[in-house]
Amino acid sequence: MVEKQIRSVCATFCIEGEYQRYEIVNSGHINTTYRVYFYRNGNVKDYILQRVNTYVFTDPVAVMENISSVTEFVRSKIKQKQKTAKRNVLHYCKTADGEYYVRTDDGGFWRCCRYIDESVCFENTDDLKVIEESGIAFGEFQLHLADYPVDKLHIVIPHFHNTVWRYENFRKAVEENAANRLQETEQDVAGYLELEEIATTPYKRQKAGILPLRVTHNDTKTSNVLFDAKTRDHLSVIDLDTVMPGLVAFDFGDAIRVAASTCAEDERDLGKVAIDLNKYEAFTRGFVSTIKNSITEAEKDSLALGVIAMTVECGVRFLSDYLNGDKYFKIHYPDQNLVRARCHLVLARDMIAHLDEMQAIVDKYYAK
Ligand code: GN1
Ligand code: MG
Repeated sequence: MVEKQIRSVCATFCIEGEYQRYEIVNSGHINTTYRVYFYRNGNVKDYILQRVNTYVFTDPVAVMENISSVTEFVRSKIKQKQKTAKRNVLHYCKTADGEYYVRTDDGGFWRCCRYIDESVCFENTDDLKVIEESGIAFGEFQLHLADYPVDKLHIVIPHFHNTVWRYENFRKAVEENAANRLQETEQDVAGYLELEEIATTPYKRQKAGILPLRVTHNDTKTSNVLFDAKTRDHLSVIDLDTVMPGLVAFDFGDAIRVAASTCAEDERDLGKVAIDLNKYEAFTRGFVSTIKNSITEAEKDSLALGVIAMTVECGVRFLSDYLNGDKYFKIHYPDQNLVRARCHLVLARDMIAHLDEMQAIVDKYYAK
């Protein structure tokens, strides 16, 4: 059934050659992703086909407009410096009607891009070179889009990194207690409420006009960068669903949340959860060295706080979703959102304990 649908969607995207097979790609908490293989002229050509989650992205056409416009913009920037951008920016397929998406009768909304040859991605890694490279990748993404007209972007998820709003939603989830899970989470709820002030500081600084809005990626976890399979140099940033106006501190912070953690996002053994300052420094070296000439002093001073904001915000979202009955994030076992939330609370507290050290590392690479 799925295979039949995949083949038909690929045909609408005018993919040439002979269909061979598909695989499910099990990363990402939102969309459903497949890798599809074709034979063409004696070679295997593969594609990433995604069914977009329209519960999360209620206007998926707007998502594709953002993505196609941003990828074209980045492509032209890269081509000013090198012959081909083939492995450095995503290439989305079009239908015969010139659309970047296909709708199916069952309400599906699909898109398709070329798989970048000989690329790999990592959910988590201890390889400091890979971590530094991911910092460079997200830094370059910012630079490429520095003169992209921010107002042209659709706001595909309103209030996405509005930490104040995320807390309002959290309080609503606590009050409603829709899945009747409040009792077991009382301590977690209290723990997150204690961190509200520090976590909302970067957002409030933006509202006060201290921090500027830029074009940001907004979902900068390690698995959203592709690397060369052999050299492990960065190739391209992927998952551009949430490219919207945002803060540099948010792209930095969300990346650190994953890249500099000692464990997976859903580590159950809380004794293992901490920030690894060596990993933190590797990412910071890549990111800050790349963007230092294009950010303000106030932005530089917000980066370490952004780490706390993004870690707490993500935890608050996991806990809200758990209280609401797991409506938003995909889960692979029943209490995964609670495990994720608890892991993020411990991680955020450890980050707060190391805030000054984190900022000093930012300052070091900003000054270099
Ligand atoms: C979701 O889809 P994925 O896995 O790249 C989420 C991010 C969270 C992340 C937590 C649109 O990202 O905001 O930080 O899970 N994306 C959306 O791992 O909500
Ligand atoms: Mg995403």
